[in-house]
Amino acid sequence: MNTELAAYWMPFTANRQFKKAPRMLARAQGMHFWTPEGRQILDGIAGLWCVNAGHARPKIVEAIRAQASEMDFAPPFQMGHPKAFELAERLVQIAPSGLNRVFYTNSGSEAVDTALKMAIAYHRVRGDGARTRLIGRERGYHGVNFGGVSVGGMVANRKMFGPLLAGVDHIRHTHDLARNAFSKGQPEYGVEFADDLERVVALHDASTIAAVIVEPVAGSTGVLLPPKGYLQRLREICDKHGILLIFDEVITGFGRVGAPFAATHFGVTPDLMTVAKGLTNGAVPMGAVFAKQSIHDAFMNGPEHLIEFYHGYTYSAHPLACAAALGTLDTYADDGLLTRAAKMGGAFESAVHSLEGLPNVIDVRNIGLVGGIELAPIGGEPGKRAFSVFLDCWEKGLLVRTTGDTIALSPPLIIENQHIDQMVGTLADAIKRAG
Ligand code: PXG
Ligand code: PLP
Repeated sequence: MNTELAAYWMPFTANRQFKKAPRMLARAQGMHFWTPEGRQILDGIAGLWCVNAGHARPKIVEAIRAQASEMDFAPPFQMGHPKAFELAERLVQIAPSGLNRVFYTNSGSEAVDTALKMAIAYHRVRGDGARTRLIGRERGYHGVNFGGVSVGGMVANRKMFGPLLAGVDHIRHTHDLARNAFSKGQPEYGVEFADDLERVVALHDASTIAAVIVEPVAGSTGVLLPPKGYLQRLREICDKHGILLIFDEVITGFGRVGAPFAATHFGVTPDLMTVAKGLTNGAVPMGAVFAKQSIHDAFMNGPEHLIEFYHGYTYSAHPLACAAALGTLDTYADDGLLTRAAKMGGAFESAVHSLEGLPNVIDVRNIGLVGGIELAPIGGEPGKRAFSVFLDCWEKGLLVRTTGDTIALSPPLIIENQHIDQMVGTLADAIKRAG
């Protein structure tokens, strides 16, 4: 390869390590990538938790191609185009009931910052303007913009960036290895971790709190499932105190846990819900915030010629993104993908839990088509053991993700049993070699 690598400053990447031994991807189809040299790589993480229908699906490719020649761009402020409205109507049909208003962004990070601003502004337009505090959770990941990092709880993503947003607090995380290691599906213990919200309410007073944001299943931090009853209890505490509940479904949305959304799966409806990734199957950047109608309607006051919500992006409702999303929803419907993770979840669960007992495996967690395998860190070198497993898998033709010493699996939802066997077999060998 003679491509010069210096100019590109890569995101969330060990740049110097990468540029010494680049891992390049050149082509993708279905469950696989290919390298420029033609080596086939099984995609164990749906790109980056986003290519839920597998790569290069014809209806999505064709929708983008057709839209690019029909209309490349349309201004989203004070103007509209039909696909933006059609998409919102289609999205509302699959969303948890009650979440029937859709605001478009271009990423999960933008969706999160949009939802946080909506929450604060909502209380203000209702005349409850003292409710400005935002509550996140330790170990949470809500993207990389200032709002999302402020409510986020991943230390490495926060510590370099100063004081962040004022008026933010965090409830404790739900990881409890001592009681819950090797749980299949939702862990048994830890519903009481939701009560930590009462501690934060007692400290600040509910009348100052706008919203609580959590991932229903935390992905980026290493696949942490909500203990049984936890999300229900969070919902109850929010209702009791008039606090909005925001679910960040950037990873869990669009079939990942076996239902269209985690809210659907767990039977807990938030007031606002952020999505991205699987919304367009990763093909064109797009995110969105779903809002309850009552939140939307609270803004619809004042003179009708005035803008109600001073927020939006140049590329909100981008025509290529809307076209890709419509092609994606068609593909999900054609293949039954929004519930397929429930069908494949049993085989996937058995496979990932077969890794229990391998050297240094201290926990295995799973739901739908998400798996987390936590390894004991090497003393003084956190993250190194999992990273060596990642490199080994890459050499053997499998793409996985690591965060800290947890290996995450989130394959395309079109996965078949032979792919599960290959994925877990390759991973098992790599874990043994790293042992
Ligand atoms: N919220 C959640 C819950 C996410 O998982 C974002 C917001 C931000 O989305 P954008 O589109 O701005 O990246 C995410 C993104 C990983 C990994 O390693 C996870 C994400 C992004 C990059 C890497 O697990 N999630
Ligand atoms: N910076 C400048 C100077 C701009 O003019 C704009 C948008 O007009 C932005 C940032 C925001 O860009 P975007 O709407 O793509 O998020």
